[in-house]
Amino acid sequence: MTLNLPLSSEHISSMNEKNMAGLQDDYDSLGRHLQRRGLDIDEIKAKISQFSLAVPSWGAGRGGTRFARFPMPGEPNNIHEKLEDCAVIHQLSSVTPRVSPHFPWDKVSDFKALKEEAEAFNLGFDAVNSNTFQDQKGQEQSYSTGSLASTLAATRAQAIEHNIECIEIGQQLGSTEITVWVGDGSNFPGQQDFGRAFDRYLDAAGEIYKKLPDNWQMLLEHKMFEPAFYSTVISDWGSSILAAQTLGEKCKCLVDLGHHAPNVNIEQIVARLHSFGKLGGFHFNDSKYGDDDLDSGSIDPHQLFLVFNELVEAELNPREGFSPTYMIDQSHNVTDPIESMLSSAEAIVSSYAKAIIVDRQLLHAAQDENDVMAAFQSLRQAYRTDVSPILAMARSEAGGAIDAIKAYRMSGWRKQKTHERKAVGLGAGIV
Ligand SMILES: [Mn+2]
Repeated sequence: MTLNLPLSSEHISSMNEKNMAGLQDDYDSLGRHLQRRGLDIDEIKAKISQFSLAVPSWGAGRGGTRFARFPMPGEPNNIHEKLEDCAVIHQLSSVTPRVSPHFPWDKVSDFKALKEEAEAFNLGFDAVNSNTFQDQKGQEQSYSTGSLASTLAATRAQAIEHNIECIEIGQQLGSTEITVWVGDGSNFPGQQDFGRAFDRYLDAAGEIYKKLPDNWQMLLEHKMFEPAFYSTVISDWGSSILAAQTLGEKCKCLVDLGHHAPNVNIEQIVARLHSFGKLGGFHFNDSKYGDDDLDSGSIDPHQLFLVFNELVEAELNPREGFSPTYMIDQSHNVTDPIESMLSSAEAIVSSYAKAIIVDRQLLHAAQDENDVMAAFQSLRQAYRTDVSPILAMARSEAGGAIDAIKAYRMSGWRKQKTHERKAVGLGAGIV
């Protein structure tokens, strides 16, 4: 397979040359600092070089709220153009080698060709996402009564069939996971019987589970509210783990950071799900009020660090099959999506690096001795360390850009696409 990367590698390397002397100085200085703490900077760099995360195909376009979206010149119109932009993100960040597609949004007639198209961009496919939260043109049954939990048998059957089709598409794309999020729920007290709705969901989800290939996982994504505003069938991690345990060992829970009530201790949820071998994956984003889908680490970077702190603990004490899938899931309403995902990837890997350098011996000893301040300080020491030189060095060694956003801006990519791509247009919601 010949690679056909979107940006010129000479552009990236010539920009890196200008930044290398300063970076080397910062890297050496941080190396000496970490050495005094008994840490080898090259080992940390090697560890984060193994880390990767997926980007969502839908994140490549401007998102929106239920009020409107503000289109941007040069946005991608279809999965082919989205792959192109995702390739730009991976080329610069070197940590996003996979794309998570969404159906029917990304439907094409030839998935084998799509897989080859992605491979030429040095990309693979991550979890496939089904969509039974909105109606499509020509669809027989409406999801206005719900999908997998609908009271109507024909609607449930249609939703099951769509999920099975997504698995079949995923097999062609080389994916091994399906993420199922349903918008099923109610807007009025009395509208729905909570127990019977959950039973219907379990029955229908069980039909999808039966069709999972051996090496596949089914990830259940919970969400507290929206589009239903009174109750949601899979509203929280409790409902999610009950469903995952009922469905079987290939079914796990996916934590989207934005899908919880404000101030919920998400890092503890991560630890709980891991304790029972049900932590399947993440959707990274940030929020201030609700499911805002803001950029990862833009509002509460400390929470992101604490989530990774639990993940590093989990890595050290793995339960059977611990291999969570990491993905960005954001709505870029006012920024260039490529810049947002570059910035978010940096925030996510940075949180991971900070969690790696926590002195765990000290932390665990302090926990056992109930030395509260020493335990807190062991986290704080890691959190306040600026790990960005490690990330930049890892990126440049992998062929990415030391200053990814600057290299992107200097490449003129979006301007060029403004001339080449047709305008996406107005509308509401994520496209
Ligand atoms: Mn999500």
